[in-house]
Amino acid sequence: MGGTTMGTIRLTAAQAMMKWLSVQMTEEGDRFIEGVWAIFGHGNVAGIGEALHGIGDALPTWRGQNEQTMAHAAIAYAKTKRRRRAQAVTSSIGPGSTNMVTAAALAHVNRLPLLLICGDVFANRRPDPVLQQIEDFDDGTVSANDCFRPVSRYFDRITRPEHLLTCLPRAMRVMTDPANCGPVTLAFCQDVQAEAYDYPEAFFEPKVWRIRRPEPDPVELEAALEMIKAAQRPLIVSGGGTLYSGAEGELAEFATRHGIPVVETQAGKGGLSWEHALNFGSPGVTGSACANQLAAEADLIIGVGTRFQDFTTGSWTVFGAEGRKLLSINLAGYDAQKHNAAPVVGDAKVVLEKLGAGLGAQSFGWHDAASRTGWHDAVAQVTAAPNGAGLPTDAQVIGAVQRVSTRDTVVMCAAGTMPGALQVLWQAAEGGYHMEYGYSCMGYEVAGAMGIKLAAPEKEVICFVGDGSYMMANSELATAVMRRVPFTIVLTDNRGYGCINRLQIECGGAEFNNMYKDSNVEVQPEIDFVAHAASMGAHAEKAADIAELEAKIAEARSRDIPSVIVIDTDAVPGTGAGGHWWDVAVPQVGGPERLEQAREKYEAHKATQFVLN
Ligand SMILES: Cc1ncc(C[n+]2csc(CCOP(=O)(O)OP(=O)(O)O)c2C)c(N)n1
Ligand SMILES: [Mg+2]
Repeated sequence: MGGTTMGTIRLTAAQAMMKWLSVQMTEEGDRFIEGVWAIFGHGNVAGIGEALHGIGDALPTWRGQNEQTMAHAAIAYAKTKRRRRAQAVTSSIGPGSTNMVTAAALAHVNRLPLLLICGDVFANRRPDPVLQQIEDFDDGTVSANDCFRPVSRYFDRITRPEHLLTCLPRAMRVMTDPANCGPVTLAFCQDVQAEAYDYPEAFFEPKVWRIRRPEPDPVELEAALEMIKAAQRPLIVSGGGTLYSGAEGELAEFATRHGIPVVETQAGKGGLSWEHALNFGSPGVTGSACANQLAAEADLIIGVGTRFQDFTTGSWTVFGAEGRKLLSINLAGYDAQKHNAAPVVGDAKVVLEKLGAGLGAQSFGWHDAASRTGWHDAVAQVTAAPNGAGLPTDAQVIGAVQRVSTRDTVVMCAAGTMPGALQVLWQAAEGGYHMEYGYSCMGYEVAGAMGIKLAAPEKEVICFVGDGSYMMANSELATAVMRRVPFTIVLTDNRGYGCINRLQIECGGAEFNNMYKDSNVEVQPEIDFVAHAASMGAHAEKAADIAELEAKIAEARSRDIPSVIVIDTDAVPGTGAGGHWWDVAVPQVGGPERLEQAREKYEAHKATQFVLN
């Protein structure tokens, strides 16, 4: 046999993985995987742990407190970086891994890149059953990590060292593919991590991963143009895809030139500044009155980078005009064809440019500018500082934050009262809004705020969190203190799950098991959130009222550690503005009059739901 002998390098599989990850680059010249969050156990300490130690700053390692919340931080980082960079998380086998299943699902729903490197059982099976091994009686290939399959965009189990040669490039492809982007789970067998192999030297050449911008199919584009030309009252529904495409400028230009009003989803909010004359707020369940009015009247809905989640569509009841058509511009064919939409599969920025060129000077201008002013007036009213006694509302808390925020402020949240309230009330500067509302996962907020600040140190990050969500996960606050990552937490304490309590009432249910007052406890809790946060090293204090809250947010700006400001709020009022029906099934039989009334109302709404477009 002749030919050249390829150079090889002898490494453990774990060393090879880290060495390879350290040279996968973005077009901007950064490492795509910035670093690795790690909690070690027997499943990753010896192999992966030693490899991470060895590679040092070329792929830094950070220690957090909980695998799920470390992954939340990584996800918030990737979202803030608009999917152009990501972080990895490594866990031991068993509980360390399954702690991350929720985070994987969160990244999957939100289409965000995340690399999970889970320890796995021995490929050679000699010590079986190893500590924490799930034993499947009927399938010898199953481990706890198989839980990740439905919530990963790419899943692989590394049972031989040379598997890295194929699985690592596939992992990077998924994380950098705009249409298929999502979490990757690499289940790395414990013995294989430590096994040596002669890897080709060429495997470790630095590689740049360009994120492509797919052009639309000309036939789909032409059909879309015809639909828009024939419309009289088109409405743009802008989603997260607008931001990931970097199409904010094209959206503003397209809307302005053709006089088409824009409404934004939770993921799309902040793509167009709230001050833009064509920004009518958000459609749907937690939408503005003016947006829902437009949605009801529009004869053509143009989705741009949206999944058409039920909050956006009012469970498919908001787009109500007779003969109304649906057009969907999306990178993912899966999303573009939803609800019988006419699809344009392609990058938002490219498609908007091409549609704009095709439309020439055609302008619609059918919107009622006064309805937008009316919405702003309604927002001003409910968010104004209170002048009487009594606990402040969530809307008044939002008003306080709004009054002290600047163009550099990013507000964030995930679950509870605040996501809906913020969607309708928050006046977002461009890029100033980070909402995890694909999975709306309680416990995302504190770690997520840290991830945002790590990705955008120049921004002021303000995290809204309810007492319930704070109780679910807060311990990365200690990590943020140690790493000197400052952000401001506004903790609204209404003594329970306020939003679900309101939903329960709305569904005709008895108030039950949401607020502490309605729960099966011997004594009502007096949780000292200030002492709790302070015990982890954060600056923590209570704001007695809205004026104090404003002052304390401004003071937090000078600190290099997180600040937690606790404020007691009234659990009863909702947002006080906007809104639309949401399909939450009400019991069909059950007795009490409240249930019968709610079911009647439910059925009346249900009758307005479009079965298909
Ligand atoms: C992990 C998880 N569990 C349950 C839910 C359902 N859920 C959504 S909001 C909420 C209550 C949130 O309470 P809190 O954070 O105190 O906010 P509030 O509504 O009281 O303002 C619950 C239980 C969820 N979104 N995520
Ligand atoms: Mg609460």
